[in-house]
Amino acid sequence: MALVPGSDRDQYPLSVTGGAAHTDQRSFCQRDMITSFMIPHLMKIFFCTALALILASPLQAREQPNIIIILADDLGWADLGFQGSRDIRSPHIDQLAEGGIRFTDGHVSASVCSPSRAGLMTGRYQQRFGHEANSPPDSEGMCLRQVTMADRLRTMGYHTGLIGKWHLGNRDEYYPTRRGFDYFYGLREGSRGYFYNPKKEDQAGHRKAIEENGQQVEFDGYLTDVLGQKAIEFVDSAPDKPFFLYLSFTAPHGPMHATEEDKQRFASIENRKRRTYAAMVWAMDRAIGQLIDSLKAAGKYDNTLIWFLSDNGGATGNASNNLPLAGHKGIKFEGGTRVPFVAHWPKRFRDSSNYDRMMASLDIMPTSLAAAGAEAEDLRGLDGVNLLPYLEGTAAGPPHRQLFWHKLWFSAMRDGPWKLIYVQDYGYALYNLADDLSESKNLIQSNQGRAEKMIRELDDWKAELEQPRWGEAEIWFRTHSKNHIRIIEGR
Ligand SMILES: [Ca+2]
Repeated sequence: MALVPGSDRDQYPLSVTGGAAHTDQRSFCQRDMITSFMIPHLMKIFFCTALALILASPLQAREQPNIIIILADDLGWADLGFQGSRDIRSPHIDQLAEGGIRFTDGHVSASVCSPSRAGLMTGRYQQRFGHEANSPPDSEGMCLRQVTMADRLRTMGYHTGLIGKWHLGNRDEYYPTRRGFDYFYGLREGSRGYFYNPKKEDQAGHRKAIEENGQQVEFDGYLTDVLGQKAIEFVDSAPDKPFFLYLSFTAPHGPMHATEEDKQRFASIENRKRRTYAAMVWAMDRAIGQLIDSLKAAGKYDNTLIWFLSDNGGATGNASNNLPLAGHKGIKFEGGTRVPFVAHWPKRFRDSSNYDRMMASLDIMPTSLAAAGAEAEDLRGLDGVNLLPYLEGTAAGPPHRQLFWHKLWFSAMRDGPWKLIYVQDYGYALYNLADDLSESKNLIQSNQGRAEKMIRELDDWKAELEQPRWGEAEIWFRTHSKNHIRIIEGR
């Protein structure tokens, strides 16, 4: 496979007024070079240095935070210590939750991997640009007209890196270093084995091979450990400017691979798949702990905004646990979209707390851009909301009155506590999550007026979307129809 792409950092002429001092500085120096024949050399150096200091001052006063998104893959709602797990331990993620803000009604914009990541990376409902179905075919990827969070932060002076799973297009034009990332170490695809295997994913040119900035590479050891170490190297070697790190673990998505040593820690778990799953979560938590230690050692911990979440709910195949939520990865019940979700930023979020209002992964981009210095007008066109005023108590009410989900044959909508679910060729169900978090009592017969209003609003929202740019196999319709109907009918 022709492995590509270098970083084309000037590809995106993005309009971001806040925090653009680095860009302004570079632009000035380019103009200065053009006129250099007019200015004596020493004067030029003096003038350049003075202007650089003037431009740097507001940036330092603003103190742009480092930003890290740590994304787990197919992690169950109940499978971390702070989420109440009785058999899985996660001391380092718990530390982030206990020292930060835990979102108890936090959602991703899709219950499967690829569209969820498209929403996360753009701050927009991914169906608006046709990224509705899972796993783009080899000819497709995330719409190239979309501006990513990495694009925006790079324009604001950030050093940007993706370590781990991409899953937004296999072809070179969709490669992370063409979507705003200065550095990429990981895999283009959606999942792979956790050990180097030259007979399988690590064959030459395999789309699941591990690559580093366009070059296929070998790796030693367990992939989750390797991704954690690469994250530490990225932080330690970052140039002297703020960084944005998207640390996208493949864990605990299948295949179910863990080290024997980690599995031994959970010998008390009788179910073998669950034992392996616990070991995979443990390894991810350990890697996160080591990253936290390295941030502390570098004096960067206090002014780093760390997000932690899963890209969707626990899957049926990895022995995860979403209880008390109904459903799982791939469907519209809360177990598909409500995920463990934390924001941690000691310098700004001084009081740890639970935040119980409804929010979404779409909010990560505008909130992070605002944290980096973007103004409200820079956030126009996003479906996500800047949460900072809500988290800091200067804005009242919920950031979202409504949220919407849709993929091919199934849809859902939240309106405050009310939740509407649509299953093609079957119909609708309605729940009130304030009284029934487990979505066990379908209230549609007794709330027909409310249901009709929500159906109209859901249809209005769907009318704004593009046609899906690719589909999914029919088996997913049959499988998930049964899964939805089984829960709706209490079977
Ligand atoms: Ca996933």
